[in-house]
Amino acid sequence: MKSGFVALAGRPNVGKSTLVNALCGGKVAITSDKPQTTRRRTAGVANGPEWQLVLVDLPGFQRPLDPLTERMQKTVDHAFEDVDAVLFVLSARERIGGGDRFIGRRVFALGVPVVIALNKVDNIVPGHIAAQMQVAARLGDFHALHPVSAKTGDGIGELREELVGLLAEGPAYFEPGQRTDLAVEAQVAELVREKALQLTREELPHAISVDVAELGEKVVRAVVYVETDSQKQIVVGRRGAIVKEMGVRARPEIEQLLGHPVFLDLQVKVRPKWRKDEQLLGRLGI
Ligand SMILES: Nc1nc2c(ncn2[C@@H]2O[C@H](COP(=O)(O)OP(=O)(O)OP(=O)(O)O)[C@@H](O)[C@H]2O)c(=O)[nH]1
Ligand SMILES: [Mg+2]
Repeated sequence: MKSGFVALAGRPNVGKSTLVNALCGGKVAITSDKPQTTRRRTAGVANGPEWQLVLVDLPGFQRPLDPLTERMQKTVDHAFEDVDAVLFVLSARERIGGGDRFIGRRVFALGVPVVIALNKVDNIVPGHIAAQMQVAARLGDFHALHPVSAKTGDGIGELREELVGLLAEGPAYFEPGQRTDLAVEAQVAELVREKALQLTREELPHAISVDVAELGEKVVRAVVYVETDSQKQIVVGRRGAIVKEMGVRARPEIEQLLGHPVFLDLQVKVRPKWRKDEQLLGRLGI
């Protein structure tokens, strides 16, 4: 048996969580087109006949602005202390620049193999992909560089094989059926937050957090926290239209996760400055 932990490094929004899902062959992490979607460390598991690859999804590297982002960055810093390899994710659609080089300096100093994934190569002309690969190759002494699309699945099989090739002899850390290390409550909260991210814009996504208050046989109760009354009005929507749509989108996925139908009760509550509330952040696993 071979096994090991591979942590994902990269700027916000480059597609780390989408890539974890693609490599695991199922949804373990929520994704969105807003930066800073991932707030907590989440392990996704990929199993093969004689191997287990644990992918550690993480928030993107960022400059901390408040206790929330400070805790997120601390999570990132600690996560690299004990991994067998790093998957350094870049976006082929953006200029590879200072932010990526900053992250590169950190990950190439760890002393473990670094595999670079140049993501989002779908719908990009081959010449541009080649040029981006050349820039990516100058970031550091990488073990391998793979152009991939987490969205279409292009190159994902090859990338998985590359990572599996880096595994050393070791035990299975997770049961065969277990896809993630997140508790079910946390997975439910994340699914609701994903829908909230889809339905909000600008600064609002960062002001939202979700806490599951009850996870019963028939009823799931979740609280969507925002920081101000005006944010609450937007998230609730006209006659509750937005929060209702959140429920419509989240419920099927929650039912699939739990394996049975549920009534989903979503409440929107104001909790001023929750991003600075260390106790709540701890409860949210951040
Ligand atoms: N076109 C294209 N879009 C992608 C690809 N991979 C991810 N995306 C999109 O990029 C956006 C960000 O994806 P995420 O997986 O949430 O990115 P992330 O790096 O985990 O972001 P944070 O958690 O915020 O750091 C989403 O809108 C994805 O659908 C890809 O291969 N091609
Ligand atoms: Mg993410």
